[in-house]
Amino acid sequence: MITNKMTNKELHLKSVYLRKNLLKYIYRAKAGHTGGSLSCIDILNVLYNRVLNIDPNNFKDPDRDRYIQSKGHSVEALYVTLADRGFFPESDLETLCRYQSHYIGHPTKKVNGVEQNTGALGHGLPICVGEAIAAKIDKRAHRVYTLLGDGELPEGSNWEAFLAAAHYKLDNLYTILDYNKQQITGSNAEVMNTESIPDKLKSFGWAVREVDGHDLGQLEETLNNGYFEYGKPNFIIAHTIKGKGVSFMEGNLKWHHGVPNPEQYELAQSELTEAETLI
Ligand SMILES: Cc1ncc(C[n+]2csc(CCOP(=O)(O)OP(=O)(O)O)c2C)c(N)n1
Repeated sequence: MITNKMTNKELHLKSVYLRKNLLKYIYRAKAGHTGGSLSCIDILNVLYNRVLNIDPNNFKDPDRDRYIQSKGHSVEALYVTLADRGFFPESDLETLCRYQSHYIGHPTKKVNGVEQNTGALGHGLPICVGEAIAAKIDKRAHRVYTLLGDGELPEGSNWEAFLAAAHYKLDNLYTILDYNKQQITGSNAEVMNTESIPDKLKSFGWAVREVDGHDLGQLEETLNNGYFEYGKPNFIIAHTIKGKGVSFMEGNLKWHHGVPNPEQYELAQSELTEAETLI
């Protein structure tokens, strides 16, 4: 847990600010995974401003908490959050997706604050299992967090990792599922049915909680209160909405990696400005 001087109101305003920012850089870069970034930004806001014990000026501290974003395609959400926390100057994002920039369309360790290269779905969690085992062996108290997409969930490597995490009793491992129920070409139900996720994870030996993935208070309480059950890895199903915060993007598959045109961009920004006034 980190102590952050931000008030709850400021934390809520931060979510809107981060949404505006990620849209700004996707618009400028003319590329990005818009819907999935908007669906997970509240989770990242809470992680980086209320949960993770990390220092932008000492990122290699061996006792830092680890966060590996397995759904690497939502890198714009990660970049604007890292920039806001001071891992690099926000102006670096002007180069997003430009030739020879480190700020490419998936996370890379060349960027300060990024633990692991991700983007090929199904790799973040297995790496986190290794990180969590290493922490146990070294008797270190830090925690290991990862964020999975629900379209990523069917990757076979995840299910090997679920087995291994329970086998090694990794109660220092927190897997958050960005459960927006949509993938690229359709809903989970259409593309690959993964129900019932709680039953499956519990049967694999995990402790499972469900939260509203846009409720900052619920996220903070769930992620900050220690392991759910002694000796069991922690699985958090965060119910979210793809494209959350922009009316015409919410739940619309077209925005999986859609880039707004100038009119859509202005409309999106004005909706978010309106949302700010209601906080
Ligand atoms: C191994 C692999 N296969 C395919 C892809 C292409 N791909 C990128 S995002 C995506 C869909 C992911 O869906 P989901 O996890 O639900 O993403 P979200 O809705 O949270 O953005 C796919 C298939 C990939 N990145 N890696």
